[in-house]
Amino acid sequence: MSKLTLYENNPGIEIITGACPHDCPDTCSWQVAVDKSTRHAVDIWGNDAHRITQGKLCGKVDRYLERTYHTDRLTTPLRRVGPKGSGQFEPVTWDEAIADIADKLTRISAEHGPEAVLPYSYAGTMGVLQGEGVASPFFNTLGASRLARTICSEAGFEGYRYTIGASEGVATEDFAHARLILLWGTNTLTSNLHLWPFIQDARKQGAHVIVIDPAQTRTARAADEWIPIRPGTDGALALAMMHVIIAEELTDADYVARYTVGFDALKEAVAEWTPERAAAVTGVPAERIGQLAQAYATTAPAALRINYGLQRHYGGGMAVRAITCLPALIGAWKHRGGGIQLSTSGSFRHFDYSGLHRPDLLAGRMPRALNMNRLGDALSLDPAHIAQSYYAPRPVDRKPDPAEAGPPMKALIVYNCNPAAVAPDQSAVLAGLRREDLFTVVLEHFQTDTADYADYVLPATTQLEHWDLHRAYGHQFVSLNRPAIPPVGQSLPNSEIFRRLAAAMGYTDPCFAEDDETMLRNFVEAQRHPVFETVTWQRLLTDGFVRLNLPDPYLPFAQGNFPTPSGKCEFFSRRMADDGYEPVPVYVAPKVEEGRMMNNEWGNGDERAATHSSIINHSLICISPPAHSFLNTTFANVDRFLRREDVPALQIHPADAAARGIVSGVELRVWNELGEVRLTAEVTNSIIQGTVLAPGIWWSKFSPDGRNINQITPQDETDMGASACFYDTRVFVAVAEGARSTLAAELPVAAD
Ligand SMILES: Nc1nc2c(c(=O)[nH]1)N[C@H]1C(S)=C(S)[C@@H](COP(=O)(O)OP(=O)(O)OC[C@H]3O[C@@H](n4cnc5c(=O)[nH]c(N)nc54)[C@H](O)[C@@H]3O)O[C@H]1N2
Ligand SMILES: Nc1nc2c(c(=O)[nH]1)N[C@H]1C(S)=C(S)[C@@H](COP(=O)(O)OP(=O)(O)OC[C@H]3O[C@@H](n4cnc5c(=O)[nH]c(N)nc54)[C@H](O)[C@@H]3O)O[C@H]1N2
Ligand code: SF4
Ligand SMILES: [Mo]
Repeated sequence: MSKLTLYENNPGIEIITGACPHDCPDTCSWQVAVDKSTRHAVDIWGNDAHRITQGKLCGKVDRYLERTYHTDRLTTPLRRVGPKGSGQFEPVTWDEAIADIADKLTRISAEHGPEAVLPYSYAGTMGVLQGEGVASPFFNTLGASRLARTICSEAGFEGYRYTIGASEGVATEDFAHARLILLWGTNTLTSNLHLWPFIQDARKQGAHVIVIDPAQTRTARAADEWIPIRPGTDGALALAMMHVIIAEELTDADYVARYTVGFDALKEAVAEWTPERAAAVTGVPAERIGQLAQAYATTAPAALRINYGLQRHYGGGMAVRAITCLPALIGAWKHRGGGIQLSTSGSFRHFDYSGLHRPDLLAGRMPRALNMNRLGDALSLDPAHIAQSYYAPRPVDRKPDPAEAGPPMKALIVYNCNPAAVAPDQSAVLAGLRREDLFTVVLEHFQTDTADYADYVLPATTQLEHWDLHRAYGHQFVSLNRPAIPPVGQSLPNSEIFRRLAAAMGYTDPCFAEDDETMLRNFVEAQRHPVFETVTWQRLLTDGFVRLNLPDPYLPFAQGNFPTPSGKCEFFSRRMADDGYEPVPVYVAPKVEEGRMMNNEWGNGDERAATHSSIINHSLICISPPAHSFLNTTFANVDRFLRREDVPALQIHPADAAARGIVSGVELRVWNELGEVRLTAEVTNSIIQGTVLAPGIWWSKFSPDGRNINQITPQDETDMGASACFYDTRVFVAVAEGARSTLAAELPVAAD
């Protein structure tokens, strides 16, 4: 029975519709039952009326009330009293905190220039209001350094957009119509749960589902087939598939002629990519590549679901670019359920944010833009590092000369993000956060790893306590989130915190006087693009969500109409050539193939003596995709989920384990030139040989050695979009000295 029926006739209960705020494609519509007399939320469930949510939340958000009412919630502003990182704070009033922060920012800005202030945020909430809604006008008025939000998806986006113009594609619900589905570099059952029922519907109609992943994930186990692949080599697989499709004349010649440009150039580019050559690169047997290409080209509709896992490598942009050529080559776009989906966020691209973000408040200034993946560099005092932290997403973009890099960072304002745990090159990030001359403010729900380094921690409301509006990256609905309960403790919405800071700084623009509801209503009513015709404030208030004004069913490219410069799918891209890339798809190898650890200054004798080939032979590629029960670092402090994930683990293939004397349960030392982390071995066939997998993202402070996997990830940038290379890393792995196998310790011993 639906939870709605359980509560809707109960006079003591009010039901409020909202939306899940987390960084997840599904953006579920939820409903909350609130006790009218206490204003306490008593239950939460997925909205039955939403086409994608279908009445279900994931296991994490089903327990959102446990997180919201957690005894560890921050309930009062805090000021640091101990050393940075020690987590010692004293409570202060909001007035004191706001006045002191405003005073510090004013002084820093006067002394060092406003670019010495860096806002640092990501998608802890994806809401347009509690995200950049008031933060952006605030930092624009100040003239603070700008942040390029590159940590997740930019490489893939760039590769996708160069090829087909926008992050659009097969509608999620249309996967039910596909007959062949490739889940490529994505773990659907963990990170995109609400796609799965549509895949199951397709299977009931005979669809075949293949997972392409270095790990046999729970999705791979639930699918019809798993094709293991070496990390970072997907581009080679796509090139070889195109080679076979073209060589065997399996293309849709009519679609290619009408709606693509550059077929001849593509044909030439893939000519050398025989399945045999790709097999040597990817580890996928040549015969299997041939069969995959044939099945893909001859089964209609064929749907590709790619996601971000495969683009967290150096060549991630070009890999996505190559894969994105496939559907046009076989005319898959013509069929309902045919094509590719990376993200649906492009459906929302016509949102006009200018009234909300207020770029006009920059008043002609253009502050430096820094790459969030290089936070370690950005917080350095060394001008060479600061210059490296500049956002330069394309080969034609240049980083400045160190002398021109500008002032060192003096203030860091963190919201919706936990960089001490999630950003690459953790040692560099922590070195920056430890600087006594860096003034750090963290807006948070909990005392995270990052909050431990703050000068002020400000308690923020959760989605149950504030207004917001949401796009989605896994469907085409706009959702409104209405507050269901009063703020816990003295917490305030991010919007209100920035509003109070603005007032204390003397900012007088009328936008800083608007309340949340008014801001959202104005934002919705200001939209002029026809795609938002259906999205009225009234409908959002009544239903909680509205589908964009898009055709239903949605087959965006059945007749071309690609939003590229040529209006076609661009096998050859002039824009890429102009930006400094190869204009046709090529293979860009991951850095791990070069053996990243080439620095002779680093390491012990063995490591220093290691030649390139011995590094490749002795180290392992390390990837760290999401743990099932955490959402990035969110929920990773809630007991229930910590118990489910057990310990920070490293999955390792039996052959790699045997070579190192590793058994399951033993404590491992995992290290490279950047840092070291202790993880517990899990010997398993579900990761390919030569690669290890550390499910993430644990809070460092809840890890036995006080560190997490981002100790060993580099600040390197991907080929496109200056994205993060989280999965493009090599590590050495050994049993930690003095470690005893916990598994062995737990085994029953004979009672003699
Ligand atoms: N090694 C490794 N590192 C990774 C990844 C990986 O796969 N491997 N994944 C990367 C990816 S894809 C991403 S997107 C990033 C994610 O990195 P983050 O965006 O930092 O991760 P989250 O845990 O989603 O959110 C961070 C914080 O936002 C807070 N928050 C949520 N809502 C609000 C709010 O309304 N107000 C305030 N003030 N705070 C709020 C939460 O309490 C949480 O602590 O991590 C990246 N890091
Ligand atoms: N439960 C849960 N859900 C989440 C998140 C979470 O932390 N927990 N995080 C959210 C966020 S911020 C994001 S960005 C998405 C991320 O979700 P996805 O986009 O699905 O990406 P990842 O989980 O990073 O990686 C997906 C799969 O790619 C595989 N992979 C890694 N490298 C390669 C490669 O080179 N080639 C191929 N073919 N596969 C590879 C990994 O083993 C993993 O199984 O999920 C969101 N949803
Ligand atoms: S995290 Fe994703 S699947 Fe879970 S409730 Fe939120 S949107 Fe839905
Ligand atoms: Mo992400």
